[in-house]
Amino acid sequence: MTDNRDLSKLIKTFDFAGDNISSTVLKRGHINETYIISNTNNGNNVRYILQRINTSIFKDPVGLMENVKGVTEHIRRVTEQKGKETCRCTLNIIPTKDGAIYYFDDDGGCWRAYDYIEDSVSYDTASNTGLMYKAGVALGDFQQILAEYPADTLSETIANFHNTVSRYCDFDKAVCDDVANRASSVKQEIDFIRTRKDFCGIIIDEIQKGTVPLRVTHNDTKLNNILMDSETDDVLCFVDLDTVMPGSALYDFGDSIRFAASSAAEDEKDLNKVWMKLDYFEAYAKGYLSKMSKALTPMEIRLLPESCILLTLECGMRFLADYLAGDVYFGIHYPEHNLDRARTQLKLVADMESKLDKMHDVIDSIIAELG
Ligand code: GN1
Ligand code: MG
Repeated sequence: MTDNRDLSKLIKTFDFAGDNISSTVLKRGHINETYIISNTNNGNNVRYILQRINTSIFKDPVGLMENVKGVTEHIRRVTEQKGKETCRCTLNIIPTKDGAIYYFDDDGGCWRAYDYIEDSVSYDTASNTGLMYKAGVALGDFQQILAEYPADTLSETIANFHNTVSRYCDFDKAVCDDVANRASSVKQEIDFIRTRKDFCGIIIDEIQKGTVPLRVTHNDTKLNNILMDSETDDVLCFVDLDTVMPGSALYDFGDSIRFAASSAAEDEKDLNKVWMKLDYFEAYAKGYLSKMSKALTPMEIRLLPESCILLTLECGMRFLADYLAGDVYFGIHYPEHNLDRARTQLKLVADMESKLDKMHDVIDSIIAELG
């Protein structure tokens, strides 16, 4: 992320309407570099998102952008068929003046642009159960729309993205390598993760057995990747489509709860403020299952509560592994940022474990109610 990059050449490269007035850094997301481009066009203000794709993480940005193009066109088409408003239903790619959906700069950086979706908000924490219900419905809708998408045409943008067994191996290697010489200071956190090693296979084992199917999923469903109407909080669309690829519905559900049902922000320093809100879990699950209860397999339904623990543990071990590796993956805003993030995730894991029976009761009663 940088405040002093010269964007003028890029702004001329993309097919933006009007004349540029300003560009500002958008400090959201831990991976890509994002700017808001403000133009004036015949007296109207128009805004765009300009993004530098992090190609040390996304090694095939061309495949990634082809995924985004295919998926956004599909979402727009289905929304239109349903007779709904399409202008804010998904991301809209702005091509370059040559008609390409990405642009490589002289340094090999890969850039893309979208329309800025106006009158929208995204939240780092949810403020009420109504919002959670809406977000759950939105995930159900999203997965249903993508159920008709040809999965075999999608590139796998990051291999083994939610393969928690392989994530555990990466974590273990980061502990052993101890590149930044930090392992001895986070022994408690390392031990916490190590005692949960066997749990890491809980979804991938079922995928291998065939009881949990692969579907086209979002894979990064944290609440701030959902745009809502700034007046009504109605869901407009999912953004950050870089990891849309075959995965488990449980990854999306678990990751949503990890983030949105937490009582605190992902990097809260005071762990006494961090727990999983059971009523938020319930509201989200109600919304999600209102759309998906008939489509999911019995094993998917059975593993919904465990998926929340697993995805939270996975995220915690990724943050901790990055802290141990010297902060090379996630963008950080201060030296211990990844450690603070890891600690909130592990605190959530412990809290969810203590609420696991209650989470199962919640799911059972929703399913019974839906019939
Ligand atoms: C990253 O791109 P962003 O900030 O929405 C990460 C997710 C993590 C998330 C944790 C490609 O998401 O997997 O869950 O941070 N994305 C990638 O906040 O690694
Ligand atoms: Mg992302």
